[in-house]
Formats: sequence, C-alpha cells, structure tokens
Amino acid sequence: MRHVPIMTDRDDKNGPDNDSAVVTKTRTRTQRPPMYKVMLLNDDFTPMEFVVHVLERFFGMSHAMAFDIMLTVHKKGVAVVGVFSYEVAETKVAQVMDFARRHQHPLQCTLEKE
Ligand code: TYC
Repeated sequence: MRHVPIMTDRDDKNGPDNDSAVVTKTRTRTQRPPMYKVMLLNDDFTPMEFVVHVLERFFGMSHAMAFDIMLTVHKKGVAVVGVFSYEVAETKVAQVMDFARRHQHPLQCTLEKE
C-alpha cells in the first residue's frame, strides 16, 4: 500500500500558505498468490508403470503424457509435474507419498515455491 500526497489546486506552492490541503490517495497493489511446483524424483526401484499410474491418477495426465514425464524423470532425475496453489500442491505431494508408501515404493515427490 502506498500513500501518494497530491497537491490540490487550493494548495499552490507560491503565495502565502493560506491552506494546507493535502489529499492522500491509497493504492493497493494486488498480489498474485505464490505458486508451487510439484516435482517427482527418480529412484532405482519404483517400477515405471507405477509412476505412470501415479501421474494419471493424481495429475490427470493422459497415458502418453504420463509416460513421457516418467521417462524425463527417469533420464534427468527430476521433473515438474504440475504447478498449483500451496494447498493443492501440498495435498498432491501427500497423496503421492502416501500412495507410494502403501505400495512399498520409495518414490519421492516434493514441492518448491516457483
Ligand atoms: N528409475 C525407475 C526405474 O528404472 C523408474 C522411475 C521413474 C522411478 C520416475 C521414479 O519418479 C520416477 N524403474
């Protein structure tokens, strides 16, 4: 929030200071909510089909897209699988971690502020 003093026509800077009219305008800068990247990490043990299934199930990806992203993680070590508000990102991470743990796979999913 910034307060910008405005001189009115009644507040001329020459001449006797017959008045001190100052109007204060308040401008509010609208902030975009911060977004969070959800990332999947590679490991040597989680089966490829399981990762593809996770991407379809929790991130709404087509099979082709899920397979592609899975391969990117496999080859590069990490990939962004989506960008969400903090609450949604945190929920996705929890869902993936819980699902992987229940199936006894070491798959790791994290979030990072954009
Ligand atoms: N590297 C795993 C394998 O060869 C597959 C894999 C891909 C695991 C992506 C995790 O996030 C991952 N079975």
